[in-house]
Amino acid sequence: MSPDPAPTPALARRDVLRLGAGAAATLVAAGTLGAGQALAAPSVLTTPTGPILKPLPPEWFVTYGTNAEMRWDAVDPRQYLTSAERLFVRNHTRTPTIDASSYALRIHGDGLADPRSPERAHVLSYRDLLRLPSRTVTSLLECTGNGRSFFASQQGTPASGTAWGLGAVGTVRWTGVPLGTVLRALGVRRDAVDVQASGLDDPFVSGGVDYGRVRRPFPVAKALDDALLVYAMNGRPLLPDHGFPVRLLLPGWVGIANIKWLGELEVSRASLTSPWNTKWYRMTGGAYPSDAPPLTVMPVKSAFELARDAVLPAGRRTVLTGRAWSGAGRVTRVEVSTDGGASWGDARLTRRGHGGGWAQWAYPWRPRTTGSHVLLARATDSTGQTQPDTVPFNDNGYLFWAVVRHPVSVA
Ligand SMILES: Nc1nc2c(c(=O)[nH]1)N[C@H]1C(S)=C(S)[C@@H](COP(=O)(O)O)O[C@H]1N2
Ligand SMILES: [Mo]
Repeated sequence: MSPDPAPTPALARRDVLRLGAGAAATLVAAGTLGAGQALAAPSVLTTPTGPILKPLPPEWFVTYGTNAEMRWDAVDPRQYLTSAERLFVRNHTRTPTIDASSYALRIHGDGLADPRSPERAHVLSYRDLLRLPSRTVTSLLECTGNGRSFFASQQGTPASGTAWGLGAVGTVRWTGVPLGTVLRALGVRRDAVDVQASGLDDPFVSGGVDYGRVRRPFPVAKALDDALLVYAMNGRPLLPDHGFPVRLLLPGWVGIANIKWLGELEVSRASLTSPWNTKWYRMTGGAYPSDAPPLTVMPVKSAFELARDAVLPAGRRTVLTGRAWSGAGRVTRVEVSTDGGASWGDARLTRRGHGGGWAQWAYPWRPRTTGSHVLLARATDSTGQTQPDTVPFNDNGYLFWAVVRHPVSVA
């Protein structure tokens, strides 16, 4: 996971060899063809049917305007991966319909070995990307605001934004082209610092202000480490709602870093900003300093695969199951309490996290008394972080990673 300290200059011989002759030729041709040409905008057809295109059956999803969260009580303990059909959706505006045959990823900036203005951007088509060497990784995708509603319900301090429960998360097998492969082939200057990724969806307008296209910068080191230009999820092309034809994946990082409908990458020698790393997706308010950095890695969390207020049978053994995850490392321990936090026992890790994916756990319980009970799960990851009892407030309700109280009744 260590960042590459010394990006190679443009199209070093070994990069060409590593890419394979055909793939490298594709990349070079793509860059050459793109240079100096007027860039045809990809055809983006908006549709009147709604902000999200896939079906959102109420048994699987809770919807909030342009967003929809996965219901944990609909998660099947036998399925490790989250299917594309069931993955949460977080749209700032609405899902665009993009024609793969005219799709273009434009790469430009003064951080390239051969600096390029946006007008002279290198252009990669969907077909170009499919022909480059691919990598498949299992990784979490989680919204920075997942769990936001618990700032209100557990801590009495409501935060602004979508009132997510814990379902704005999933684990997916993603396939795509390592961004490092592309950048090394194009050549990145040693003093390049940031890459800004921009989406092709509609500009985001809020409170009468047009903030432009959804975009966020990230360090070149992350780009060269494990960033992926993703075109498939769980072995199938991306669904439109999840970024078809191409999205960015920054494993372990906040949801917003994973720009969908990726249209542009700017590689820069100066640090870059956007409202998505200055105004939003950093900690503001509460006890945070005014210069808190943009959020990157997601903290450790856990959830029960159970409805809130589920009814469980008294005197009979129920196996409580759930998942735990962290953007920082693998989950090493999950503890469960069935008495509101008075006592705790270790859950069994039934499936360890794969790569950057979540872990599954199980905890048998035979409730003796009828009535209301509060279940809690508390996860620890390999960096030693354990979910705390409470978390400090921030205005936008990011990173609620405290232990969540899960009410059930026993009858
Ligand atoms: N272009 C674009 N990319 C985007 C967004 C968006 O609205 N537009 N939403 C971001 C946020 S906040 C999250 S949590 C994830 C959600 O990904 P998903 O909808 O595939 O689950 O995409 C991120 N990428
Ligand atoms: Mo998000």
